[in-house]
Amino acid sequence: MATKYMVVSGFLGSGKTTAMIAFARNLNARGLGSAAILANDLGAGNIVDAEFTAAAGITSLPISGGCICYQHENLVGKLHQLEAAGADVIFSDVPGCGIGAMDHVYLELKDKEKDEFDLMPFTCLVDPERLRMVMPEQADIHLPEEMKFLLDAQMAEADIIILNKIDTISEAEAHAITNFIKSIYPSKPVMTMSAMMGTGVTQVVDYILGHRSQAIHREIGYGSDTFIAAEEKMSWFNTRVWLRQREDKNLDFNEVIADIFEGVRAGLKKHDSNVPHLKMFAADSDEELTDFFKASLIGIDYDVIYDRKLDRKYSALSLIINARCAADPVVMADIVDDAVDVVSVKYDMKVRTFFLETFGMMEEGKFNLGKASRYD
Ligand SMILES: Nc1nc2c(ncn2[C@@H]2O[C@H](COP(=O)(O)OP(=O)(O)OP(=O)(O)O)[C@@H](O)[C@H]2O)c(=O)[nH]1
Ligand SMILES: [Mg+2]
Repeated sequence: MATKYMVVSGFLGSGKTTAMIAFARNLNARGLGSAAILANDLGAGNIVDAEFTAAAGITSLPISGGCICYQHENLVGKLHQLEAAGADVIFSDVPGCGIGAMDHVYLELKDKEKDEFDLMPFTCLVDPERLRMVMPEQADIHLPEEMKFLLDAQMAEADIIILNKIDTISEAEAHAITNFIKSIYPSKPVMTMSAMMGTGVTQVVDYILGHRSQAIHREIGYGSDTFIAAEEKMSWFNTRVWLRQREDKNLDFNEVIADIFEGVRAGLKKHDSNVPHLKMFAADSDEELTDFFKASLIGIDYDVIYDRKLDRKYSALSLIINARCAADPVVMADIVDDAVDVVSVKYDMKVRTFFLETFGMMEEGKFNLGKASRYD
């Protein structure tokens, strides 16, 4: 039987990683298959989502250094690796702008791999808070106007739209949002769910296992000027810093990391910038993971969401910080540097940066891969 494969799209922080973990756990627990996750990211390494997915105990692999849209052979290779590890249902997400995978992944798999993969419905997650930007109220949630294009294109591309995070809204609000989506996309199924609380997950899993993608090209303005304008507003920042207490004592790193979050929030406000998703991860040990930290901030106006805090105190910690920003990449790097400097003084810590990458989505240097450019 062909391996089932599904792409989950959606805006930054809409809950793709949380949902894939929830789907995988749900279908494994009900004996409906053996699920695995391919965690995709544009960064080269030190990816919070990949670490968090592995920490969640799900069979997973990272696929980094670019979108799955542009690495067909590598994608197929990784899918086969997961199959070899026993998976028969595989989920993967689309990073960055979150569009383009219908053509670049589904249609390519259909064309080049024939019936090797059973394509489940191409699924777009929407976050009620972000959707307020494009709903009739046209709320200002401190994100660039250009990003409205992405919210719409993500829904336009999908086979099914899922309103996630319904635990954060009333039933009446969920109803109003669902009606709004249906008014724009009358032919698409719309479902509701809370990936975090588990509400509606079983219904979604039953739907995706029972249906196949139409796998057809839909015109969504990929590559258009509006698309480029949205991408130009986004930048990526990934770092791994080693924080070591100078004296002989253990620290509550939950407090240290909370201070870094607040420092970054203050810096972004000062620069009139925002971060659609800032996430941090740290774990006690690679081999025997018993204690780990993961938290997310999905914008300067929201509280930090703690998926998990550390149970124990430590003398030193390797912290992964990933930011998907609506900020100049250089400014973002300075903001994080400043926030880390402040905690290093406050908690008397030595700080070493062992990994750092920062790039604008459309920056020339990002695509050059060590090559030079010149005018002809
Ligand atoms: N309240 C609530 N929070 C959720 C839900 N689903 C996800 N979240 C939280 O929203 C934040 C972002 O979730 P992720 O799953 O990391 O989102 P994502 O789409 O994978 O983010 P990127 O990969 O950065 O684009 C995390 O803190 C999650 O815990 C939900 O159903 N309800
Ligand atoms: Mg994610």
